[in-house]
Amino acid sequence: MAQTALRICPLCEATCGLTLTISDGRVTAARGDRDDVFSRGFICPKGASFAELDNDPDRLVRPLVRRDGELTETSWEEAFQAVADRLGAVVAEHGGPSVGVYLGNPNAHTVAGALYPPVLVRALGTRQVYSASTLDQMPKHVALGHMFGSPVAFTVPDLDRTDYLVIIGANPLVSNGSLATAPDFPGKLRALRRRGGRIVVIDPARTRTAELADRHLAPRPGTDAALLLAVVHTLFDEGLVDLGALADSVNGVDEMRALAADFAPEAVTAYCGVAADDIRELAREIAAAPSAAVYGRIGTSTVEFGTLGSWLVDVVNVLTGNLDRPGGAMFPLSAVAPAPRPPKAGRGFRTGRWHSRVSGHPEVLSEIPATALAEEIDTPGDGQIKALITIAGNPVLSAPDGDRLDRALGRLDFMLSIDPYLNETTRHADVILPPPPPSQSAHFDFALNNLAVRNNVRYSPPALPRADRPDEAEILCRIALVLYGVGPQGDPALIDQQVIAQTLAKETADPHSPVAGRPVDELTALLAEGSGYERRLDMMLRLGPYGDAFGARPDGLTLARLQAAPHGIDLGPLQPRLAQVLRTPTGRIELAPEALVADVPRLRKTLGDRADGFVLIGRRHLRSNNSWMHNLPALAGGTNRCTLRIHPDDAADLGLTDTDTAVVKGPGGELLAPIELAPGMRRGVVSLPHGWGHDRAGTGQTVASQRPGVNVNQLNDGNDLDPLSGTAVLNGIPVDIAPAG
Ligand SMILES: Nc1nc2c(c(=O)[nH]1)N[C@H]1C(S)=C(S)[C@@H](COP(=O)(O)OP(=O)(O)OC[C@H]3O[C@@H](n4cnc5c(=O)[nH]c(N)nc54)[C@H](O)[C@@H]3O)O[C@H]1N2
Ligand SMILES: Nc1nc2c(c(=O)[nH]1)N[C@H]1C(S)=C(S)[C@@H](COP(=O)(O)OP(=O)(O)OC[C@H]3O[C@@H](n4cnc5c(=O)[nH]c(N)nc54)[C@H](O)[C@@H]3O)O[C@H]1N2
Ligand code: SF4
Ligand SMILES: [Mo]
Repeated sequence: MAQTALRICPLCEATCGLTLTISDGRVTAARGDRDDVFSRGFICPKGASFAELDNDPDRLVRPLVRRDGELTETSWEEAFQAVADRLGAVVAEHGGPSVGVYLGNPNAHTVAGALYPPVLVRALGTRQVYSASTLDQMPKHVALGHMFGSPVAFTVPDLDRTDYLVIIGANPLVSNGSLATAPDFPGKLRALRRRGGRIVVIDPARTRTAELADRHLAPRPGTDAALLLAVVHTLFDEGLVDLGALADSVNGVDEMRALAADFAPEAVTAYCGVAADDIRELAREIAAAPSAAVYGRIGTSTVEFGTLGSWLVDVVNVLTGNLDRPGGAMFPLSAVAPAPRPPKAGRGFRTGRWHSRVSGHPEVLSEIPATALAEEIDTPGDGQIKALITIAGNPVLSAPDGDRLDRALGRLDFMLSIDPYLNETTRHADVILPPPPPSQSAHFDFALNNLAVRNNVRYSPPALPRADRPDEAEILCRIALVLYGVGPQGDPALIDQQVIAQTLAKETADPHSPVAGRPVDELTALLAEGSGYERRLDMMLRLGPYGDAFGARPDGLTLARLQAAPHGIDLGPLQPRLAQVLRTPTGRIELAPEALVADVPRLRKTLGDRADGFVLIGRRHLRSNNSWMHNLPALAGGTNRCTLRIHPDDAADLGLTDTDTAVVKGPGGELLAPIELAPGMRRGVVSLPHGWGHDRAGTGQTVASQRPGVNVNQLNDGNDLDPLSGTAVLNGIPVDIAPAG
């Protein structure tokens, strides 16, 4: 008999509720859960292939340990012992700070990834910390940190209520949204238009999102910051600035006016490749709309001026009075955020508290740029990385110049990967510890609830009993126990007990905490029975803004209440809450923070630059997910292909047709890619998707290796960074294109 189980989809930021069909102890199908309070039945092709992903025969079931050069299946006990011996040896000889940690994207989608990497980093005492953030959203963190005093004070577009949405550098019809957690983003955009709202898309490519919009502006890649400054200029120039309810909460308005003075639409039009009138029109419409939200993503972030662009998105939201109001850009309130405290001045946001050893990159959020990982491994000297732990990452394909990293990984004394696949990165590991498939893991969106366009909370317990293997939380705890010197056989619950004890000690000592002054023992005894992470989740919910405060608010949230609501609990539309969020030293929004203003001259200098050659941008496919879902037959094929999209007239100028292959040369290397004629590309701009290049030896992804594609990031030498955030420039790369052969 088939049964069903509910499970939140972990495959992208939309967090759709799935109904899994289960027969004979395995998942056989997935459909959207119509009763899910947040996603209401929406599902995309990736979610629909959950069963295939879960049952992929190439998923590792047992750990692999390198013996005599070969990765060999072994028992869990032996694998943990190998970690203790070999990682222990590196730590004993070179110290914990010689161990690097790379955290990949799926950490944002797993319970383990949310709760345990900080424990590992602390146990190592290492500053060699890298993540996909510096290939992605780090510019947004830096902008938020300087403007609001907190790098996680995320603003998201109030999709359900806005009258006017500007989408810059994002393609949510394909990506399903990012830094704006919204199941059925496509449906929400259509609803927006149905209720009379308007959508403008700013993207060098005429994407599916652009096709749905009322207006599409196609700038030259990398020029969003200048374009947005021209919008700011116009707002001042035409008297359209209206802070509304924010009037008493904003510093720096005059500085902003002065800063934008040089950026009249007429001054940036040639550089941006957008008509000055279109920029003025855009500014007028944002200002005139009853409510409006500007929303920027990858195309605004992973570029030369990524932090400036991310900042200016919210500058426009502030100047038009749209920040923190319904229909504008708002701050979600997650159920696991700390309960709101009275407004208080913060210490301000800083980067560069230390610098990377080889190139001197400033740390940002305690991280070093992902592009610097290879040089920190292959450059000898004091502080060199001797061992590496990767958790849910594939930087050989996802970061620039993977060939160098590939070589560097081969020179490590020890490498440990926590990953379900043997892939381009993990093939270098000495030990691979595979987490169980998603059906056997619990799910809670620790990170993404802070980005939801409607407040909600949902929890999925494991849908299937776990086979005889540790879950990812236990894997990470046992590594932590090794690092703390307890040894791999220690009780993994110790790690959670320690975190719980520390958190409760801090909370009870805080006079503004909902549990101020209560005995830690009493609170600890009230926590739910269950695994360590469930106890921590219960604690966080109960201390949170909707929580029961350990009984003080009897109707409030606990894990038990959440478990009694398997389709989730709706917590209502986003509410204005700026005062709770602000942590700047002045207690006001800093519209023109010094660190960001200081980068504007660099932008001003480039306004005259107009390269003649082609520039490369990225693109995503609906049935793909970065580098790791090319192994599922249901998703492979069709339009999900690694082709070079080029405007037909550009192709004709080069003598290329759609049956040809092109040689593409970039600063970091060259590759061959099949041509795909795409009238929607801006002239002079070509695109290739990332995450391909599955043709390296020694990997274990059968389907992916049959259609390997090419690694676009090999065109990139990784030398171009957004200096404020250390984020790699992944869009707007100069390339030469010629017919192959
Ligand atoms: N040119 C170009 N490059 C890009 C981008 C771009 O737009 N253009 N985008 C960048 C962005 S936004 C990102 S986020 C990065 C992603 O960069 P990475 O995070 O480094 O790469 P992914 O391809 O997401 O690899 C995820 C890894 O996690 C593993 N995994 C999957 N599920 C689990 C799990 O439950 N637990 C564990 N432990 N492992 C799991 C997979 O097998 C895979 O090895 O790529 C970046 N690279
Ligand atoms: N199907 C699918 N979904 C995914 C992923 C995936 O790989 N596949 N990856 C997930 C991840 S990790 C992330 S971070 C999100 C990303 O989510 P999005 O940011 O929505 O993803 P993209 O599709 O890369 O959209 C970026 C857009 O920016 C445009 N662009 C490039 N350069 C510029 C520029 O200089 N200026 C402007 N204005 N636009 C530019 C590109 O043409 C592209 O349409 O998607 C997530 N969802
Ligand atoms: S949109 Fe994202 S969360 Fe929803 S089903 Fe698709 S992959 Fe899963
Ligand atoms: Mo990402």
